[in-house]
Amino acid sequence: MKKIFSTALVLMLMFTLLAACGKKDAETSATKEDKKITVGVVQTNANESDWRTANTKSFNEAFATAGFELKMVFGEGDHAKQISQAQQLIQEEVDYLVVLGLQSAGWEDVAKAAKTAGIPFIMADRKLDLSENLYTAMVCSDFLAEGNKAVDWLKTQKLDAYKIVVLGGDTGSSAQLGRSKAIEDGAKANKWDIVFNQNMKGWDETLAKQAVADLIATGTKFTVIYAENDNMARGACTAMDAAGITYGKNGTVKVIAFDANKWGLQNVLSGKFSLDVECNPLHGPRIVKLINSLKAGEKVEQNAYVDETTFDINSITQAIIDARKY
Ligand code: GYE
Repeated sequence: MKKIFSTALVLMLMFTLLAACGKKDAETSATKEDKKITVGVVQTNANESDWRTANTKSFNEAFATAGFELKMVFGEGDHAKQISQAQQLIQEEVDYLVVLGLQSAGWEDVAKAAKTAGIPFIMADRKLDLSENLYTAMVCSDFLAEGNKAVDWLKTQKLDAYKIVVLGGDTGSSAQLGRSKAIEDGAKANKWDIVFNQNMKGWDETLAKQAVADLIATGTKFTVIYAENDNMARGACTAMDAAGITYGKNGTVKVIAFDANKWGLQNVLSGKFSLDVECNPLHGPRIVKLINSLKAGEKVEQNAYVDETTFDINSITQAIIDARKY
């Protein structure tokens, strides 16, 4: 009798244990399934440009809709700060790390640490100097291609004289490197003169305005403003207004800008800007799609460049501007 009782007790204990484990596994897998995806995003600066504002908004909105937990940090112009922020996010074991680098170089250690931690490293906006085994995927703009589109357009203008002012973006960012390479190579190939070539810290509109005002004060003549974003192009226009220099559709100076914010396109339509090269900041939905594909174990394109176009006085309309999302 005693034997039957102890066997029954052991069996009951075993069933209880099995049920508990099963429940734990079920809870664990349910927890795992329900666990929000946490994405660390290392952004450049909070208020660098209108492009950046639209870019940050795109991440916030798309990640909220997707139900991702977003951990966004801002380097505020400091590359070393971005590096330590990225390392911190790896320590916090985010599920994915997205980097928008102030500088192209110097990301190897972070990428290796992410790889060791099993955290997919995704580049957004600006391609970084990393070998393909060190990043999972990228959603970036081809800045050299953007610049070459501007050079091709400039060639069609058949100006009497090409005296070009280059207002570059943040030195060492892939956006600045690509766009500057395009105009420098284009000027060499077409025997154009670059009369001024300076990068503005933080893509700053005021710095651009001051640089052009100082240049005008030296008496330097120019026929093209090649500004590597809309904000700096607007700064140059403010300086030319103050000096009574005409520009745009009926002026003596062609103004080339990049980003194609809505207000920049409005300046094309009004004849102030001659060309605006699109650089699309709406990376939020693209990164959400990429992460969902990675989560589902699907094969993803490692190097995805964003499709972008150009707008000039002959192609822009108010309807096009009204339909744009940024
Ligand atoms: O052109 C500029 C922003 O990385 C493409 O950074 C981006 C650039 C953009 O501040 O306005």
